[in-house]
Amino acid sequence: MMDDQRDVQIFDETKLLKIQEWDKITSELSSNGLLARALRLSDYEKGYLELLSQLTDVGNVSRHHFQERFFEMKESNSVREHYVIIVIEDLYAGKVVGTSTLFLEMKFIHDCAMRGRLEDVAVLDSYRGRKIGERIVEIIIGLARDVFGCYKLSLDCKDELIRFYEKNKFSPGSNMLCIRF
Ligand code: 16G
Repeated sequence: MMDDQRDVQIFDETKLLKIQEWDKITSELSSNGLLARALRLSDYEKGYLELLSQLTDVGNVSRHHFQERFFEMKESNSVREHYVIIVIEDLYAGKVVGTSTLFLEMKFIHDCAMRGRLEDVAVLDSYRGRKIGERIVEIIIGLARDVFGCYKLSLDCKDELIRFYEKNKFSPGSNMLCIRF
């Protein structure tokens, strides 16, 4: 990988600064040596996929495959953001310890509104209990509300996580059903 490609961000992370509570969120994180930022290509080496594997089966994603998917997402973001992936980095350990994706879906309804989906929330096991999940959810809510003007933000999760999301501003809405292929 060329050096100048390593720091490529999946979306323009200066948009994070528009989140209303950004200063509060970042000062809490930085007092713990943590930094919130956009996913970068080099996060493959910083444990991004191991982090996701705490959530579900990731499979065998080679660096090449990761890079291909990364640029597909980035390319689609260049027209309008769809894949707003954030990570929390432990600056001392040099690894990513938390992540989530805000997926943005264009609608015709509600005056051609944007709908946000909170996806792929993961916090490294050894970093649990430090309110990192709460900060991640706060950031995604801020992005959906303050930056991308979504009319709603929704998520699906396992039953045991419903309480966590209820404590973090979500309330029960419509049901989620799925077919597994
Ligand atoms: C959870 C995640 C979802 C993720 C899925 C993966 C949140 C809020 N929800 O539902 O984003 O894609 O798990 O599980 O993070 P799966 O492999 O069973 O689809």
